[in-house]
Amino acid sequence: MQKLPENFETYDEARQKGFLRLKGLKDSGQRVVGLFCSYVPTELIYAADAIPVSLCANSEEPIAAGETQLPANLCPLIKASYGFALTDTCPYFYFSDFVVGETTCDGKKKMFELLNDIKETFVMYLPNGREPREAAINAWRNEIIRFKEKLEDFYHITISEKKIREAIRLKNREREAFQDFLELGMLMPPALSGYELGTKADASSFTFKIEERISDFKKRTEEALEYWNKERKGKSSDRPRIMVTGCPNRGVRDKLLKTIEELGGDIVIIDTCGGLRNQLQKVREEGDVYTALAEKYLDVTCSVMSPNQPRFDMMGKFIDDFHIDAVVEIILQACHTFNVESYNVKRYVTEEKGLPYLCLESDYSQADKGQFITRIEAFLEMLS
Ligand code: BJ8
Repeated sequence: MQKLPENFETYDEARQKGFLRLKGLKDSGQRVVGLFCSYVPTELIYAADAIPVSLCANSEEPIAAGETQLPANLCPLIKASYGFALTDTCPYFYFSDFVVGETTCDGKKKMFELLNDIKETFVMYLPNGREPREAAINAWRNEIIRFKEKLEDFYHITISEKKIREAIRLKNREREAFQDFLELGMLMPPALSGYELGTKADASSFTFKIEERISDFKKRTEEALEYWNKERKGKSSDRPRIMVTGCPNRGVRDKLLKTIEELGGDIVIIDTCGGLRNQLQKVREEGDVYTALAEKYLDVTCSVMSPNQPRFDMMGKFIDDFHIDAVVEIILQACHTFNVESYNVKRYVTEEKGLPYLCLESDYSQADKGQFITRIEAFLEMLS
């Protein structure tokens, strides 16, 4: 496994530091909007001079509290997020002026009904699919405008198209810097570990100013390239290059992703919500801003979309561009959409791309770590 940099921050450390920074910002009057999913057009939040904070939880701790009102056989991400809200133990939820959710998976959208009793939760009605294209774009564009109006009503402001366009340009610049960082995984042999790639990508949400995030990504990309040119370029490696796909994996990163790398695999791309999946497509900078946002955000390749061909097209591109040797799919327990889709992912990876595929279904507990070590060891052995 590639060495972590000396100043490496774990996700939990970055989250902790973010608390204090956010408190400081709140004390100075900063507007804050809590959100869960990649479908939210955050450009509108920035155009309202607010900052978006992610409320998707990755900790086992609040799950017991979540289960007092939610079924036990529900996705751990939903139970943990709701458990935090219920026990008022997540500063990001506490500091959110209101929450925005969308009708993604059934568990999330039904949880939002309960969440609304704790803090105002505005729900955007996301189409279930992208076809027929024009109808889907129009429906999503209307919801995007409704969200803009919600922000205007809530904060008693007017959001101009000029501000939205500025936010679109700024977010596109961030996407470019983010993309350059994540594409470090294309280097052979890799410049840094998948553990670092994933941690840094997820933890970047705790740096609240976009300009700071851009310079942070650029700095780490430059450092990693310099290191690679000096120490790694031209060296061969017999470690298999792995693509991880599936559900958001923050809550199982140490248990599964770290284990894969410790046992001899190199994770070079993480195809999840926090990864390259959402950075490739930029928002069109010309024309109607709402249509441009609708086009970008309807194309998020989450399994809640049916059918979901763009996810397969993107996986194919990643497999080719990153010279992938095998694919590991991570499913959070009781996530029906990713779980059902995994059948087709397996078929695609094994039959169309001719690569080995491993599916790991887990939750946030440590109880199953032993059995995963055995399965990952056997999988990596088969690749050698
Ligand atoms: S846009 S991936 S963040 S829904 S894992 S809660 S799908 S039952 S996290 Fe997700 Fe938004 Fe999609 Fe991304 Fe439901 Fe599945 Fe749980 Fe999920």
